[in-house]
Amino acid sequence: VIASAATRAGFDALWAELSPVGRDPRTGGYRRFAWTRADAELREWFVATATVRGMQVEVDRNGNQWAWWGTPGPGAVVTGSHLDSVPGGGAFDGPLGIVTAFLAVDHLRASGVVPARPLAIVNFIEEEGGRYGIACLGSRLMVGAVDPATALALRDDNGDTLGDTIGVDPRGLGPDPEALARIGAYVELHIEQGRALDREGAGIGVASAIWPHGRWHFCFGGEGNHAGTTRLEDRRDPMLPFAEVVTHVRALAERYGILTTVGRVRVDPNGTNAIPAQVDAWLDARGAEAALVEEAVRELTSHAHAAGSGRGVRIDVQRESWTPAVDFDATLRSRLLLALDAAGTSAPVLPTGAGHDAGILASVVPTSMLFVRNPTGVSHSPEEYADDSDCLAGADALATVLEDLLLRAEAPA
Ligand code: HGY
Ligand code: MN
Ligand code: MN
Repeated sequence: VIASAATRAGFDALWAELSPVGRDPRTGGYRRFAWTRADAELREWFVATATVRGMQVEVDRNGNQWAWWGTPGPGAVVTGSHLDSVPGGGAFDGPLGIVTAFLAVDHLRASGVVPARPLAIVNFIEEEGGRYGIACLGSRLMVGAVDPATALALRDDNGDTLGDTIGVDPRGLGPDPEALARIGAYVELHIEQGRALDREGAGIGVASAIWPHGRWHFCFGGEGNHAGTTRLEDRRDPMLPFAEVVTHVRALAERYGILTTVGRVRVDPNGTNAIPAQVDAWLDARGAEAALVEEAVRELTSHAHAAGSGRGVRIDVQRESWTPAVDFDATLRSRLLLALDAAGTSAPVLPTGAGHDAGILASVVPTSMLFVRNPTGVSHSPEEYADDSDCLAGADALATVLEDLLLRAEAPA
């Protein structure tokens, strides 16, 4: 990569500032949940990073932060990502898109680019749904894909609602047509969460599509009782139908050719010598075809009911979120590919099974994504990693496509 010395120094500086925030020194993983102390630090970092650049910062009605180069207004070229993480997350998923956005702006300004339209860097709140359960909450609220009353009632694992903990006026939450009307195009850079680029020997890729995906809450209600005195035939143990659901969904995933994960479980009261009163589990299911995902979940739900009724366990299944398949804007993608090609970067076009705010915005504005090579493919883990040289190449690629979009007088896509 021929990233400038300034970009390299800027990357090192910004990365070093973010590194300690929300990091578990024991595992090296990050816990950066929305509207927590770690998030407040990250949001302050965002403001400070924008302010030293003379960029005006705004917080929209849903708590997303915007840093503006130029006067906020319609036709803006918008880039960015998120600063929150999954529990035990990596350093790159989210922050890389925001750090490279600031570096791209630095580079364009240093090169004397005079934009024909405003540019904004956005930090979307609660992208992972790590705290309140619904991924891309900030962008979903903005486009009206989540009802504000429903969002405000979401609870974290301590039982606190979003309404109680949110850092903006809860009465303002909801669709934000004014914020959306200013976006001419949105381009999000993200670490790849697989190994497709590595296999192709490419540092940078462009997204074609996002798989349809959703989250379901399975509640298994039994009867808490003593582990030493309750006869097996008298038990209503929710752990058993839960365990059947976990193994059955894996079989369904293989049969339907989809991906399913049960990665979050809550056992109440969670005592070694107590039969649980209740088990709550969350299913994440994704696939290339929505119909197959939906069919598998239907089948799993009937299986859960059958497994529960045989054991005196109540079953309740609720879909918490659903994101249909996203095909990113073809015109915008072609522009990105042309601009990258002119800069000597050949970028493979690839779909992904990971969700992004760009996927939510894609229903209302022209949207595209750049991916940065992930040599191991690992993500949502402390092991998530990208080489510095690929991150710098990402910043360069982002600058290239933003410049192309900023210099055009007509609408970006
Ligand atoms: O869960 C996801 O797909 C994303 O990384 N937010
Ligand atoms: Mn993620
Ligand atoms: Mn992400």
